[in-house]
Amino acid sequence: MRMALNLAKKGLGKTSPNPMVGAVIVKNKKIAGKGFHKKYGRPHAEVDALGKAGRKAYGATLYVNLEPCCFYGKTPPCTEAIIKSGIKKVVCATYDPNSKVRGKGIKKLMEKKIEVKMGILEKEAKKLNEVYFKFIRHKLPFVNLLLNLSLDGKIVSPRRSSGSFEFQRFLKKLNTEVDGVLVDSNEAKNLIWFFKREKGKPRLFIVDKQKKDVINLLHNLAKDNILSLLVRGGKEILTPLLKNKLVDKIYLFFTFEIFGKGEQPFGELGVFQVSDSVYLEGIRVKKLSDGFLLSGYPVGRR
Ligand code: AOF
Ligand code: ZN
Repeated sequence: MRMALNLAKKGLGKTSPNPMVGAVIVKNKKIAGKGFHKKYGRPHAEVDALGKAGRKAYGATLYVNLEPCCFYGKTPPCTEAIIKSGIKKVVCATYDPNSKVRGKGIKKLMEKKIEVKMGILEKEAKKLNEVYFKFIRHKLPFVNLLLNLSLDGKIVSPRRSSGSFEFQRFLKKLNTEVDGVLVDSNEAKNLIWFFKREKGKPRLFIVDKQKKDVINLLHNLAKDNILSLLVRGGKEILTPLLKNKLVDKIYLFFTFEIFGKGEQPFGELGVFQVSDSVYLEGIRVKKLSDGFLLSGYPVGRR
């Protein structure tokens, strides 16, 4: 299953609006075939792996990090391909939250007397597809904030050309992993060149600084099939997102500088005592040569 999860990751940034899925076929303790979902519209992981395994799939076990689909979308149902191949056992990490699947894929397999085992590395599998799970459950994009801050928490101007090389590199990497980037008009000026070069992936959305109805904005982006969003900008856009609990993940890139005077990233968040503050969970910290990167998932403390 760990191998299936690692295969799935190869689709990062290319499968949306589909999830990342990997599959491994094992027969007589040997790998008979491996596959993953490479791109939206292309074959699913199971079908890819079955193609590699060929006749060896007969009587084998299939490991996959998501419940096999059972409907005709861009591609035919994986359950049919699995049943046809003679696979004897299917091991899944987690169910597919998509209402067209959700348990029905498993049922189809069991009806054909295929043994099914669920919940292997489930936590890891849900984390891998956290964007897909959030989108299906809440009809909202998974929102990432990325801030470049001084040690004393002031915004490092995006226009600054010196330093922060690693920050720029990290920003570019994140840009290739999300469906959309939301920026304020200030930030947009610095990004146009990048988005022209990348030819429409991710899509760039420029938000009016006065825009207050962020919930409506995010719902509209979700309707437009934006499953994951990277937000860059100042407090006018960051504050309402955080205050309305619409942020899923925060990346803070701290430089080793103290600015004193400067622009704060967040405004009034309604924090009157320590217990009101936004608290980050699942913290990861990475030291780089010109700063350190901290990421975490915001939760309310109450
Ligand atoms: C799987 N294996 O590798 C993926 C699955 O339009 P389609 O045919 O690509 O179907 C998309 C749906 O299939 C998607 O919404 C999700 O429910 C499921 N994704 N399922 O068995 C895969 N990518
Ligand atoms: Zn499928």
